[in-house]
Amino acid sequence: MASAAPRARVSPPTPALRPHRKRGRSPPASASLVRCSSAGNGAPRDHRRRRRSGSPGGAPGRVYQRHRPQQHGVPSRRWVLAEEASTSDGDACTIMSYNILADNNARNHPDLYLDVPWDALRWDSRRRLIIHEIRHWDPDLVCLQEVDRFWDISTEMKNRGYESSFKGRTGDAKDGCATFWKSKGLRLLEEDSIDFSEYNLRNNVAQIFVFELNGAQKLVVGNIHVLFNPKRGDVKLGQIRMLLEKANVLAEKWGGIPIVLAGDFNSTPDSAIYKFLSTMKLDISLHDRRQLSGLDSSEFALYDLCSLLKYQWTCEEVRNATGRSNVMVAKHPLNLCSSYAMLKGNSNNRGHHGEPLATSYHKKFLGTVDYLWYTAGLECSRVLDTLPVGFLRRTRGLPTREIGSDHLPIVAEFVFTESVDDDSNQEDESDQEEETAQETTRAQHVYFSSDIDSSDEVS
Ligand code: KL2
Repeated sequence: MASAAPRARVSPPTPALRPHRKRGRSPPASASLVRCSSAGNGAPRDHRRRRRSGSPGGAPGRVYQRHRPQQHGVPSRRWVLAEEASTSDGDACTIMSYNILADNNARNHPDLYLDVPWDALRWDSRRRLIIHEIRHWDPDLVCLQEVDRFWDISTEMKNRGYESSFKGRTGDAKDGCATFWKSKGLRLLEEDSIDFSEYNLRNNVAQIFVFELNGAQKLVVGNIHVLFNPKRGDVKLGQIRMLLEKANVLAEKWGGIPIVLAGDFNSTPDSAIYKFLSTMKLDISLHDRRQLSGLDSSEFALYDLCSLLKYQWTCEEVRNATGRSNVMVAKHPLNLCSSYAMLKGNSNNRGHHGEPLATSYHKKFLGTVDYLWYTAGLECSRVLDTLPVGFLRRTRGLPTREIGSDHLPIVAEFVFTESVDDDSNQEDESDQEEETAQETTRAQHVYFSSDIDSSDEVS
């Protein structure tokens, strides 16, 4: 993204149980600007940021002690804060996206978990770790993917004050998306879902909600688990496009409210699909559908070139990707920022665009596929740093006895910015991201073609 991201810093953790939050009430200081990705039509849109009188956890610029004792060598995760605290009157809302690895998938893909001790793969112990993790970070909203034991999770979450909604995948799949929200503070105004099989876009699903926060601000939240099949970039594009269109319609219906889209997009930060999300359009004629998501990759660039030259899109694939069989450019209506890309901060765990180097790790994949995208009307005030790739590699694969899934939960806190009217002359484009040292190790975010079932039916 051609963005001037806010500087970021590492903060102390906030206690797991925080009182209901309302952001600082001090008079607005001059707002600085965070430039979001430019729109496909060439018109960049901006997300307004405001200084906050109090940061979510202490003085700026300090590196705080890790807040919990190391658990058998698992490094603690730390919050990375936006450098410029906001004085926005807006409420804060913390959102987690977490692919919890369906029990069924853990059992059906033993080849992915060869080095995982059998007891670490057991649902009972994973469930405990997953619930513990959610409780610990205490998000207002939790978007889970790969939930096939919804009852187990929802019972525990209900006891902790969350309401919930589940949307199961169709076909043979046993899992689905589940979203949880704190009944104290969040009120569900509208709920919708997408069953992609209705559009011939495979058996995946997505959820969309409209919430009211603290009786005032409204927000659309989406939760998606995009098709895994690395070869079917056309279907992935179609699923994502539909979610974005539907989220936009709902946001407009409720008065142009902001949107957060959480999920496992099964696409890497260096992929064409990521580019589509962040720049609002993609010319698919320049791509081979098998390489759109970054998950399927040949080791040989020459092969890539040959396959592109040879590659012919069928009408059906074009329709999947762009919505029309005679249109080669996929478009979407949302000017999205990715939370982690906006706040790279003081972390070595960052790769392409400042996205985490890895949110998922098992025998055949180490890389990033999970995101929290958001639109104007919100600013991202902090994100939960991921774990170092070096540490992940030493585990030889997730889950472990301490980490409950083969994905890490990602968490971001969003603050509502005020209406554009009252601060239109307070723009300041001075915030340039200070490049921080990045771990040189590249996440090896590729599946090798030979690892993937040759059939296109991979879910
Ligand atoms: O990548 V995932 O894991 O978002 O964490 O989404 C899918 C894959 C999930 C649901 O379909 O199951 C996993 N090789 C590796 N992983 C697979 C495969 C496969 N052939 N099929 C399904 N999954």
